[in-house]
Amino acid sequence: MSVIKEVEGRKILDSRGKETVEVRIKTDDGLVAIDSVPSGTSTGGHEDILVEPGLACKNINEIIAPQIIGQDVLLQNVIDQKMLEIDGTPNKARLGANATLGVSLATARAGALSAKMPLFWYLNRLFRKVSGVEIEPALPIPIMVMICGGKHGGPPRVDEGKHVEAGNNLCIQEFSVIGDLQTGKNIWHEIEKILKQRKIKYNLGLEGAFSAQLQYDEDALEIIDTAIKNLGLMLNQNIRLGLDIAGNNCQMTNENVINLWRNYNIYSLEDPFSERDWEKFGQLKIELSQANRDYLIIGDDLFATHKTLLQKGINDLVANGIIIKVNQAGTLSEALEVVSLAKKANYKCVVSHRSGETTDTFIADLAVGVAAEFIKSGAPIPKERLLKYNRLEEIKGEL
Ligand code: 2PG
Ligand code: MG
Repeated sequence: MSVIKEVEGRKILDSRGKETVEVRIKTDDGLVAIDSVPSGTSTGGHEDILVEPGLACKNINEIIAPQIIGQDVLLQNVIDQKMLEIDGTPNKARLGANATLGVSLATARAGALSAKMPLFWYLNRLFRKVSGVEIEPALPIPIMVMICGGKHGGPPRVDEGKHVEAGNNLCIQEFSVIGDLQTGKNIWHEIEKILKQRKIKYNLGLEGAFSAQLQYDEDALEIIDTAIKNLGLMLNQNIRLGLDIAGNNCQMTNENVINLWRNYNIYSLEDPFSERDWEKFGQLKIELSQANRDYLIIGDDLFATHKTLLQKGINDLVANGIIIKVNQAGTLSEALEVVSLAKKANYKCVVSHRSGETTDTFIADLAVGVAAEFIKSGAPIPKERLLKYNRLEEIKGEL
């Protein structure tokens, strides 16, 4: 048994140069587990509250730590539950979901060390307990963003005195390729070649995708299409296209979405509408299910990795996929419960990074442990994104 001896929260910088929280847990038998917390740029209204990172660290060090020191690290659920009790609000407004998540993830890492198991196996064991289902770990398929718009790429912005992104007029936030890592890398490089040949100015957006000076969403899709063709590839079961419309910030009609889906042979549609437009989601699902082709309607901001919202979505027949973001849930135990509910309703799960990331690779192990169908970790280029894809390659060898 390994008992928690020290818990320390401290501030580090994320991929956007913003402060976030890192947590270090030490046990009585000398184990050290470290984890850190991501955060979003296009955040939804239902996400749990993140408090200012300095305050989150103070909450970890002064409020959470004294309550969980002495606990067995294997008791993930007890520790997560304890934090919910101390917080006492419906959305972690007191402690901050960044405080609770950091502690929760570091606890799981310490648990895996204590159980002498690779993290994905340990998470699989926790997931079996939560879901009551004997599910085997499995590798997810990467959803890799190639071109970005919306809040991730969009009009030139100045943040704290620095110009941070190239501008473009695209409404859709993420234009992605779904397939294996090498194919994703090849397509990314081919897109860069096309942008250079056509003398289109570009920069890299928050997740390593091209933020290019394009006028219309269709222009981005045409470039991805050309890149795929130039490489002698074609869209099929192994290479598919996905969009994160991020509908809170990009208004589209049902007809717009269906036209894109049909004309560009798209598979997945994340947040096609705003998180308030439940009826439009339901209508889209009816229309896509009448066309004789695979589709995936994914709720991200719509569900915010919350059980109650997902249950509403299941009842109202609004989607068939869900984004799982641990920081929307605020603790690992709550995220596992959401995955469990999703699987029971035959929803496909996409374990996802945030636009503000660290070099932490927890989500790769999580995706494998819960046998998520997909993982979304940005373009296969920036270090903080690539590390997660590479961790999957490493796990492939271990499986
Ligand atoms: C999303 C995410 C990740 P953000 O909308 O799915 O790509 O973006 O982290 O900015 O919310
Ligand atoms: Mg999204």
